[in-house]
Amino acid sequence: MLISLCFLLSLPTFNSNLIMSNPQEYSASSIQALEGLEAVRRRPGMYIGSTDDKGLHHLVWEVVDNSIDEHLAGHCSHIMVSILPDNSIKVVDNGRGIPVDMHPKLKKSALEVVLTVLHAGGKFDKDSYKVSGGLHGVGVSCVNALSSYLRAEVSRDGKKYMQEFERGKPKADVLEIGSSQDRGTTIIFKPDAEIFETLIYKYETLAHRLKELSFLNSGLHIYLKDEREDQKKEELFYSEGGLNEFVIYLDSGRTAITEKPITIKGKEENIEVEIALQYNTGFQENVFSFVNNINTREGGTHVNGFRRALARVFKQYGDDKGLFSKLKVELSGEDFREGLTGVVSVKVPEPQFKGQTKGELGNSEVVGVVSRIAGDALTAFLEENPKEARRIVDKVILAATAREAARKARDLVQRKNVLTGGGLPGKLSDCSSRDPGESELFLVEGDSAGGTAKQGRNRHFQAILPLRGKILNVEKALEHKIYENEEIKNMFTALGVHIFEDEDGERKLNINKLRYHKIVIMCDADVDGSHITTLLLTFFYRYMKELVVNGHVYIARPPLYQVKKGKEFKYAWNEKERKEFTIELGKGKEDSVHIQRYKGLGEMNAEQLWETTMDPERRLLSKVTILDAIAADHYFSILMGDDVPPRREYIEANATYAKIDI
Ligand code: 0RA
Repeated sequence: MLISLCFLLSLPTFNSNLIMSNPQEYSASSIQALEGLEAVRRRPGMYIGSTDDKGLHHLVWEVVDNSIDEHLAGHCSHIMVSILPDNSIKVVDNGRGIPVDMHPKLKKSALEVVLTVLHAGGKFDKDSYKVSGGLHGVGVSCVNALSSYLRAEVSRDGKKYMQEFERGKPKADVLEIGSSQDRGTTIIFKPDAEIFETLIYKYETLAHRLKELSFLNSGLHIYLKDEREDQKKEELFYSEGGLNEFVIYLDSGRTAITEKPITIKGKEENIEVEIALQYNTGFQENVFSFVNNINTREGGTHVNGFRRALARVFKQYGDDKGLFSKLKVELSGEDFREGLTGVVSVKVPEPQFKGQTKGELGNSEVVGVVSRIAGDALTAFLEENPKEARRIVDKVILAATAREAARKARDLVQRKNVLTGGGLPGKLSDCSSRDPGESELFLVEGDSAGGTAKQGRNRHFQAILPLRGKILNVEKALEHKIYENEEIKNMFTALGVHIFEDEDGERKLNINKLRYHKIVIMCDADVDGSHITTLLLTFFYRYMKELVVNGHVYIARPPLYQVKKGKEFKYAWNEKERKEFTIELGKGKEDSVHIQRYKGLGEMNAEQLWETTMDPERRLLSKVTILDAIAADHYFSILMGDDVPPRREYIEANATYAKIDI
């Protein structure tokens, strides 16, 4: 505990006399603490990113990260996260328990310091790998500052203690409330309605991350319990096999070409490396990476080290065995990663994060460490498993050949376009505006709905591209086939974008040429419609990820019902609205109301389609955001299976419903 108090004392002193009108009641450290927490309340976004749904869930990660740190330090085996009936959160762990001893000078307990001083996590020795203090790392004091109520219970040294807070301020000193043979910390907090735009926790969001944490921390039991009325549920996330099981989970729905994942483990220069990888019969690379349990979405030096080892070792092996002699193209790094699913997890004592969203590891010393450890392990694997080695090398050769074919197909499509003056597809009904910022492209299922949309649209800023039937399943198709597909070619040309290879041979999209900043998928509200939506999302996710990441992709939400009485009518988007409007229009006589159920876009005329689904003033659009690449990847593989319901559920759970007003 000493360390944290030293840290506290070395905090910069504030020179303002903000906040306290009655300062004599407070010690200098209290003022400092409260000013710190007041700053968090004034600008929550600076500390937890945002005050929306994401920020709300961030509070849970802050607390759980501390419990995980206890696990990493070897002191905690069980963590239980509960959503309480009023959307408060309770996190219980059996770690050491936050220390409660009094500091003689500061006259407050360590518990109060941890909960009221920014960054005073209490564990500042850099030999231990911490989750808290990493990418999240603003500490439990932020959670306290942003909660209308927080209660901490600590069991330690045979006793049980408790302290309560309101908006970060202690209600009283820490209190001994009994004896206890257990050890551990319980934090209960209620997010502050003055701060957050939403207070409703999503079970699935919590479940995804906790599951991920269980894979990353094998042997740790993580429970999730929903105690809210009508949605009571409980799950245990526990993984014995760790990353191995993670890779198998990510690849469920795909066919592996090796018997079991290749696992790599090692430690050098105080950097721990753990990797699991497996090749499947597909063509996509799905490598997820973590630093101290935190997902590094933008990769970084650990991923680079892994990629380097992969290319070096397989190239060497193929050359030694003369397997590449017939290959007419030069191998590129990408060729070694087709159909590769992997998880790279490193533990680094002092991680440096960079990149736009701080999701990229910057520590340069990590490249060599990972490359050496992975290289040695892969070399050994190839020596010991010649059959599987051969299968992987064959796949690399196929990848290089396919890449060349894809490049030719792409060039052909693009060159043809140049020759014909970059003509737009014949099926496109373009808008008259040339300002991408205001322009919208509707991708419409079927020619007939396309025709209705064309009549109903505002032709100044809305363009229509009808798509015939089912588009190609890009998960299963070879890349060059994709560029030859008519519907897909039309999308590229209509959108004005193409794929090119940058200096590293990585594929990129020239998004600066995008002709419409809103791309709206408009399909029937039935099973086929949701299948087509899914295929399109898969296509965007795989080949135009930049469009999704930059928030250009939307799903149109046509209404499900028209409720009508005489000349009066209303549209209903769900059952609740249908019932409400039936009562409202029927004025007690519900059977006097006519209800039309829309099964497809085709059942609406042009005017109705405009009013309900296309008019920016009245429509409902869902923005497609890939909040969690891991979940998305996993579901995109499930989605390609034959059972339709999970697909629909997925799309609906992952698209943020928002009424967009322009
Ligand atoms: C400060 C110091 C120590 C542990 C913790 C804080 C701690 C914080 C949280 C938050 C949730 N669960 C937690 N568990 C522990 C080190 C304790 C020691 O050295 O005994």
